[in-house]
Amino acid sequence: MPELDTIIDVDASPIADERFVARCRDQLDTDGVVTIPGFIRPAALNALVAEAEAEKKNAYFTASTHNAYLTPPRDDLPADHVFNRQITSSKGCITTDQVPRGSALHSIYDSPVFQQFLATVVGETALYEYADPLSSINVHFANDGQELGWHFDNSSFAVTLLLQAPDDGGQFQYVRDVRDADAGDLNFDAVADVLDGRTRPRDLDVAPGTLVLFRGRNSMHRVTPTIGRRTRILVVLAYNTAPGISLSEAARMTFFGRLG
Ligand SMILES: O=C(O)CCC(=O)C(=O)O
Ligand SMILES: [Fe+2]
Repeated sequence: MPELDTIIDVDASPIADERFVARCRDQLDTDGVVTIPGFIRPAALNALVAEAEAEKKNAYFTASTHNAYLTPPRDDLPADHVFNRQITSSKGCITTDQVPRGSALHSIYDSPVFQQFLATVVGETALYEYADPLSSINVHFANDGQELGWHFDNSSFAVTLLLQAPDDGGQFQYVRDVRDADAGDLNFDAVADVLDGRTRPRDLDVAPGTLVLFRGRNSMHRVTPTIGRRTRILVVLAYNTAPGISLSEAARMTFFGRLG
């Protein structure tokens, strides 16, 4: 596997430097999101795009509907209640086991230095890969017209790496602190305000090669439809805060169309 410092621009983003790490942690605490532009060196980025393009034919493409909370509907609430409102998402996905063995994505994901950086920034002592062979590294493809609808994440933080931006569209938008998941506060009114366009979301400025750390559990977010022929390609690096955890079978069937 390629050396980490040929992939990550450690001069611009010194992920082992205490002051850099502290700055990222402070920014995540204050803003709920950290973007690190130019994280991936240009040559490594080009190689990752070519690799993803080659693997795209094996992606599992689905269109599905879900509520903003990514939960099954509740039949004690009316079908048109905001909790039950169905939102469309459509994209393609390749899984960890489909990422070529020599890929820089494995080098990044598996790197103890990178994992320690993330753990410190998100306030954990250590991070662990998924126990199932599919869920740790996912590459998402959004073709013309495909989008990720409004939702909250189940996980407390997400790590993404944009490989290729579309010609137009494919904008990541978010609204901070719409609910308080730990307090059990679903905040239906605020969610309806976002879904109905009464709350204006913020646009996150993300160029290819940017690493994004995002707290999506209480912040509602979406990716607008891709416009044009160039596919939006985005890597999700997913970790657990304890070892031995698999993604649920229901989620694996929805996202990947198989269990292993
Ligand atoms: O595609 C993105 O930039 C965000 C992905 C996301 O929100 C998710 O996978 O839950
Ligand atoms: Fe998300």
